[in-house]
Amino acid sequence: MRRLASASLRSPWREVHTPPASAGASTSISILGVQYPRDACTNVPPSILAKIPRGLHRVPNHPLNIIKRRIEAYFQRLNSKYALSDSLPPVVTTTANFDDLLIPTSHPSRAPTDTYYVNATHVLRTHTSAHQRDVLRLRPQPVGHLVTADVYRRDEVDVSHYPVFHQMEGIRTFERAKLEEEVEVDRIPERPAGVDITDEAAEPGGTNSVQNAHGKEEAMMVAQHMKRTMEGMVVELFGAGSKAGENGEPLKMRWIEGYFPFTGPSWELEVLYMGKWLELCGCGVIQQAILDETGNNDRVGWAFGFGLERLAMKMFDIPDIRLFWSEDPRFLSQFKSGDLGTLRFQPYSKYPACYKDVSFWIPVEGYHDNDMYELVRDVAGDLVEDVALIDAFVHPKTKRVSKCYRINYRSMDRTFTNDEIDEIQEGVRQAIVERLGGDLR
Ligand code: FA5
Ligand code: MG
Repeated sequence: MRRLASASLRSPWREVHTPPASAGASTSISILGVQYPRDACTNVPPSILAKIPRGLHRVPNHPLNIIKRRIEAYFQRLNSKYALSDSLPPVVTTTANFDDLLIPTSHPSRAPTDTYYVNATHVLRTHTSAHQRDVLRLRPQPVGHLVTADVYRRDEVDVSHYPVFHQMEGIRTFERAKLEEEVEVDRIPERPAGVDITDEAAEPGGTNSVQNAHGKEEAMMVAQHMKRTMEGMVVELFGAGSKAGENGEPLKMRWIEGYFPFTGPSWELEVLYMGKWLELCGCGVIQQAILDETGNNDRVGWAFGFGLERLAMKMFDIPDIRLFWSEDPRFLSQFKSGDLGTLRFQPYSKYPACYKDVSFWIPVEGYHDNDMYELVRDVAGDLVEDVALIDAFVHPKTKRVSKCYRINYRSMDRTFTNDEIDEIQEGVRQAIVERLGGDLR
């Protein structure tokens, strides 16, 4: 297994420094020592800029680092020729993040309500798939790649969603003419007894068809290899015994149909966690156009994108995604090696929750719920456990829209006073008026 030579991709992380708390009037935005001109599209708030240098997946003994190394070791055992990378800078072009992946110009993921724009031409990568073309262009082309990175999205606020999270992209390609032999090369473990896996979307067709460029048998062979590889990885992380599932039940996974412009057919893999299906990844057979345009027209392959926090939450019983950002030694010290097979996070606090509702008339144009979620994370930080839209109505005469959100405050490492929360809530209310143009009720 070899590391990507840093020169073959963009410059590695060099300088790490915290951006200024307020970059309001500045004409440029500084990210990891590189200056990018600001323009009308710039929408990265200071709270996000401050997280960029953390690189949690590279911090020794951090649960995300443990998972990353565990998965890399698993793939190394399957096939020693996977290339690894975990230090690609987070600013990518809109071309790399969207166009190169055949994402249509009208796709919602491009909207500034969903994506952090550094400026009109650059974004904070919203997924590790933004590096697919970079790695597929490498020569000689390795059999596969694992690319781990921090990714950024304006998204909901709750225990399993955070605006910065980590993904691992896996890619495996095969020589088309020798596919039958090549899918047998990797030493994929047998599916252990007792693991409960359902695959209702196994048969491609309808909205999840085989690409025109592929024969059905060929596509199925690639998909089978991908699913067996990924199931093996999940079993490797969570174990197969009765303790791996819930309440003494075996581990439960299911494949459901997925949709991604850059794969076809596509699937998502879910695992049962705390009584609910938790989405772990998206994956599929790589669009042949992407392989052709990167000089791999004699190859076929698959790709996946796993959310590392989701894997770590299930593996270590971590109940809240904010904990990954904690600098409290009571969190980090729990992951100092030991027997990872049985290591479970021991919650050190169950501090009380405190709900606060806020209602306002939203501006007539250009408002998105994600604007509110981001504002709350920005003003109140990690004291917020989740934000829920609990009511919305249209005024019968004025047609103005009113929305009511419930903010659930709960600290992970201390108790807070009512006054403290009142003050933060006041800050949120003020920001609704000043930043969102909302009209408080
Ligand atoms: C993608 O990002 C695709 N790039 C995955 C892919 C790669 C498909 C290669 C095909 C081929 P999606 O948006 O579903 O897909 O995100 C992938 C995973 O990231 C999710 O399954 C979930 O585990 C994790 N994830 C998504 N949003 C968040 C969030 N806000 N917080 C934490 N984890 C998240
Ligand atoms: Mg998804």
